Amino acid sequence: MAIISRGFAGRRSAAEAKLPPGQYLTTDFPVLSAGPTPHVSLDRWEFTIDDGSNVLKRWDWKSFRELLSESITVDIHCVTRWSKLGTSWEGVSLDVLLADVRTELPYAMFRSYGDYTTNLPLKDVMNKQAWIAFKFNGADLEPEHGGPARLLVPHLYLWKSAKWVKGMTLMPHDKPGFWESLGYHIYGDPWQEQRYSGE
Ligand SMILES: Nc1nc2c(c(=O)[nH]1)N[C@H]1C(S)=C(S)[C@@H](COP(=O)(O)O)O[C@H]1N2
Ligand SMILES: [Mo]
Repeated sequence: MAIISRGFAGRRSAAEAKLPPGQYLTTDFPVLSAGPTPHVSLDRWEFTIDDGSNVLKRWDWKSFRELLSESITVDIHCVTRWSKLGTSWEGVSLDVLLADVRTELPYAMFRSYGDYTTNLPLKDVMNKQAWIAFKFNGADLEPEHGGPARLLVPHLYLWKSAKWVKGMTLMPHDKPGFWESLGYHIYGDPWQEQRYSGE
């Protein structure tokens, strides 16, 4: 009896060790969107990288899907306190998209269809830390979860993972995006509990 309860406690703490402070585990996948789901047809879809004045890179759906993609298994953490462990995605890493972009600009504003924005330091989307994901659990990403494609930046709170992403604008200085302007933390590290500005 004692052995069984120790084993159970051991398994529980293994999962809990992966939970940032103040988070709980969920197995479902809640939908959190600030507005209606934009429906983007694949023949209109594009992803661009610009520096505020010039478009540096542009992909349509066909050329985007020809890029090297990879399978990703990551834990995700929403600021509303749910976390999901071991979620499976397929996407193109930002390293691939930024491979021949030469820039000194250290920040980026990600832009979505439907006008959502979120800011990130460029170093946080490089070195296998961020992807443009187009599949979840082996199936095309559902529109409610950001399909056809969304940003995935699992080391920060999930509001940074812009659904329906359509581009990134490189910037000389950090600047708040949609939720960051409404009081969410400018950076959003779940391990530091950076939920709101001032934390
Ligand atoms: N374009 C867009 N992206 C977004 C949001 C949004 O409202 N619009 N919400 C963010 C927030 S607050 C969260 S928690 C996650 C939720 O992703 P999900 O709906 O797939 O769970 O998407 C993020 N990306
Ligand atoms: Mo969120």
